[in-house]
Amino acid sequence: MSGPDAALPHWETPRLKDLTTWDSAWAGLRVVVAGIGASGFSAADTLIELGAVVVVVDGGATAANEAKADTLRIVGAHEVLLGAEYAERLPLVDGVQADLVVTSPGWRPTQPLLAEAAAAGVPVWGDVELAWRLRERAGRTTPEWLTITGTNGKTTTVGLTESMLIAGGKRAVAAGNVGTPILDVIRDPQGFEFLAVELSSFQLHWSYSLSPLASVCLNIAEDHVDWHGSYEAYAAAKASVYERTRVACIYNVEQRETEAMVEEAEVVEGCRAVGFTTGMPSVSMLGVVEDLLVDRAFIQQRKDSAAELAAIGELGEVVPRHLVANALAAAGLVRAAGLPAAAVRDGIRSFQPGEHRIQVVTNEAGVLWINDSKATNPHAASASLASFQSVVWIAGGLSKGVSYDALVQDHAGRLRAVVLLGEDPAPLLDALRRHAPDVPVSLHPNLHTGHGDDGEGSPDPTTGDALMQWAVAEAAGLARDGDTVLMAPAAASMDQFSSYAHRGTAFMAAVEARGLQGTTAKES
Ligand code: UMA
Repeated sequence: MSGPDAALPHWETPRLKDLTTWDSAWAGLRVVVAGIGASGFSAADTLIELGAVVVVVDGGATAANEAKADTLRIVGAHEVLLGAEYAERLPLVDGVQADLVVTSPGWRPTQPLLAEAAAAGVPVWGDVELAWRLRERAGRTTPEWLTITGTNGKTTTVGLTESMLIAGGKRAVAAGNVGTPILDVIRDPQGFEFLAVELSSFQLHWSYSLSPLASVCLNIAEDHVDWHGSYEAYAAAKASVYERTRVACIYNVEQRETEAMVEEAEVVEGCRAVGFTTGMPSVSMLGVVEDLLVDRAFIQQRKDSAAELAAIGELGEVVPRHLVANALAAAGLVRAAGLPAAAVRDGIRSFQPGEHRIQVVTNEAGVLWINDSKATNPHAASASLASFQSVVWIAGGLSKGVSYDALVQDHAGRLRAVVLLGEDPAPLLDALRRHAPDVPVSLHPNLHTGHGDDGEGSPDPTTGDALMQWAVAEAAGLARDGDTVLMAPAAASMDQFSSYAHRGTAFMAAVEARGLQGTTAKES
């Protein structure tokens, strides 16, 4: 059993500190894996492959978890414990205290099993920390990591980075919070030269020794405060993305807080701070000159010239400002890794943006229809609104207690009208009344009348597809030539839809159905 050692940080013990490659002495290590979701399953499977003695715990005894548990038992898990009671205590591993807990990112530090581990001096790592320590393996290429965090835009930036790396001829993949557990790509038999790693604040909280080639915090706004306990703790987790970076810390020139994070970070000697801006770049920045993305950081002549990377128009039909920022951040990462300008351009050309993020649905009769169902908080909706001049805004939903005052104040001038979603429209409606009293607001007529499902099979008009059909019809009636109808709710969807994807799909279907019926926005 390895106990705490005063000379070592809380995530190390004498038994753990030499475990820094795949070929280290993992065999026999006693590990509790917390969670059997995407990352926990991958962590347990990896540790079993390494010969560790693994006990897996998950608070949910669902059928899906039972099936995963069976698989892990077959491959050699020592024990798999499913059920709320097991998540209350740190289990023994083969009769003795664990050497290590590997937690899934969703588990909070205050969760009883993790709190007990911390109190007992048992280190708690996330799956990303484990992956970092397994990246080197005899006979395989050691992948370089490019790490990406931020409140909004992570997934787009990670996708662009992956696309640029592949366009530059590298074997590369996106992993982490984006969806593919990082340990799955670490174990890929072919191996990768580069990983574009999306890191959530949770994953950063449980990581201690990552030393990426380049890193970026795209932006920061209040989020996940419930998990971290305070905004400061959330921001500190985000800032840690820059720690130990080797070649370049990429920061957002338009958000000073990210530059301050770089100034505070302990980086490897020689690491540079490189900014990205959607304006004219100074030396050591990437930015925009006329309609071009340019690099004034990674070229010899940066004092008096800039290298052209790509034209803004290559990013798509509608190019919101934050997409330009995301592309420049991705370009900064891959340029730090030594890729040529052409890889940035080709990567942008071949990039397929994800659904529901400023997605053009149609542009007809002078009205542009945009699905931004992924804008589930005011910060994301603000970036979206800022991209258009005159907007009929479909917004509202589950507000999660946030304030809409700043959002409405900042964008009142571009609102033609607002169509409100949400079971409780009050939070957004009140902000609109305060800061945009002249903007017409449409509310569903049945919202407060208790008209729900009539129990005889008619769909509830105030939820799901029926609600969205109403909202789209309202918006069509309000939009004029040159307007954009923007569905960027600034709120979660779960009060009236099953997910943001359902909300986005319902919107697109409703818009397309109007087109099929030959009804144009101007006619209605
Ligand atoms: N569980 C407990 N007790 C707890 C909390 C969770 O038993 O107190 C169990 C659940 O029953 C479940 C498992 O733990 O079986 C879930 O673990 P998890 O919530 O950490 O989720 P994973 O399935 O491992 O997925 C995680 C990320 N999820 C979260 O951080 C919440 C995924 O990001 C990520 O893609 C995946 O690892 C692979 O790296 C998703 C996400 O929503 C997309 N991220 C948040 C965001 O982007 O805002 C941070």
